[in-house]
Amino acid sequence: DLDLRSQLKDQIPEQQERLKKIKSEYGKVQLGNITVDMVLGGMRGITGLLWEPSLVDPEEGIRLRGLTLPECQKLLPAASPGGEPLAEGLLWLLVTGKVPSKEQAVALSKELQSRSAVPDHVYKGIDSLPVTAHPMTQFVTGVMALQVESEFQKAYEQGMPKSKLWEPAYEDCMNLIARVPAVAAYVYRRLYKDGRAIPADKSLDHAANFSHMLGFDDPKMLESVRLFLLVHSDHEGGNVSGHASHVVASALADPYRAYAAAMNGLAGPLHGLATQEALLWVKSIAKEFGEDVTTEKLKEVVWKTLNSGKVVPGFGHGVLRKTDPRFTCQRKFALKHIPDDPIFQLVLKLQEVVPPILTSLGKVKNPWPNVDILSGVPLNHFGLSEDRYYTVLFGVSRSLGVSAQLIWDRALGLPIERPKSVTLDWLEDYCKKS
Ligand code: FAM
Repeated sequence: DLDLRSQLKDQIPEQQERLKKIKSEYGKVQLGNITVDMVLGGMRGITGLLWEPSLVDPEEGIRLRGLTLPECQKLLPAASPGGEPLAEGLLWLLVTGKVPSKEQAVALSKELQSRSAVPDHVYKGIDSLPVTAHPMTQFVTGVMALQVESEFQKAYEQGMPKSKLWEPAYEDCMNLIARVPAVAAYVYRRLYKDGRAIPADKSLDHAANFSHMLGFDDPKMLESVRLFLLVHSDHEGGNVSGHASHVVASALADPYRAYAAAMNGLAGPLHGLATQEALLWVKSIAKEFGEDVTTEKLKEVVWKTLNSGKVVPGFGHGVLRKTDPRFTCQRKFALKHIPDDPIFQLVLKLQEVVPPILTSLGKVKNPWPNVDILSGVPLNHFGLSEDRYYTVLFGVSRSLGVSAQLIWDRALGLPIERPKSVTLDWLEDYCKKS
């Protein structure tokens, strides 16, 4: 069967049964204790939410519906033999947990194309902003302008029962995924190419068409964008963008509002903006010290960054305690396609220099590279050199993961999220008594 929606429809009853069974049989099972450190430390270490599309093991890293990134690259259908997976095949996997056939991925590509028309008021909304507004501000403005067409909001207002809300959620999520590349490309062309927009090419897959609308048609750039969409698509539910979309949607706000919340979280320097910060930082080092900068010099630069009170972008992680497999997967790609790129060479040196320095601080729990230190390097090599745009690329990729879970939130009827907060007074009193 080539229709994602009907595959999903078939899965929902059994997953609803599964959730009911887990609740009735294991509802009272303890998943660890909550300490004051967790309340004051960004809930680090609290197991507190359900998220199906991916799971991050601190040692091993991400698995997308149980598959490691190399397994995704091996098993998911690709545009060309041995090439990077199609974003449509990845989306099918994230939503259903099943590896799709090439035919199913192509059918989903057609479905997304049929949903991809962007109403003109969206571009007018973006045009109302100064061109100097940050690309993420322009992108999220476009997303909120898309919200005008929410099927979910309409269905809710018309009194649709909660048990059926997954259907308009699916409509909004698929329309959103289909439209964000054109909105993102519009922002890029407005900012950097005098607003000369490039129309979609319906012969291309989702990622390739996105690259085309940005203005890049080199086959290796298409592959770089496909890889970028894969490695940034999802990283379980507790990171700021996944968590923001999940909690906002839990109030039955529609998928556009949830995704806009996610994007505003993604724009934070400690989260998705690190993809911009890392590329800026590495290119500034290359510019100031030349591409064959010595290790000694690099150490000085890292210390200078730290001593100025800034974090080293592209290193560290809230959950991972090993090198991010999203970094390793991109490193393999760069070795294959752009081995002599000077920025790539510089990142390889930083991979040696930074971890020992972060470890020497004594407070960094994970000194290893994460997804962001390398993710912009291939795209930059093929001409997308505007660092401040990178988080928008990250946001287009993350639309896949947050949408997959959002549909399941409604299909499983997950409730509004409402963890308890406390005051410092309360903490002092409580701890004195215990
Ligand atoms: N450079 C400098 N200091 C760092 C650091 C880094 N790369 N990573 C952690 N630390 C510090 C951290 O700031 C904290 O110091 P303070 O107690 O003085 O505030 C200390 O080490 C303990 O932090 P942690 O427990 O090791 O990490 P957290 O869970 O608090 O934070 C990150 C995780 C990702 C926010 C942190 O590693 C960081 O700021 N990294 C640099 C920014 C970055 O690359 N973010 C992108 C992460 C990526 F996965 C993504 O979301 N796209």
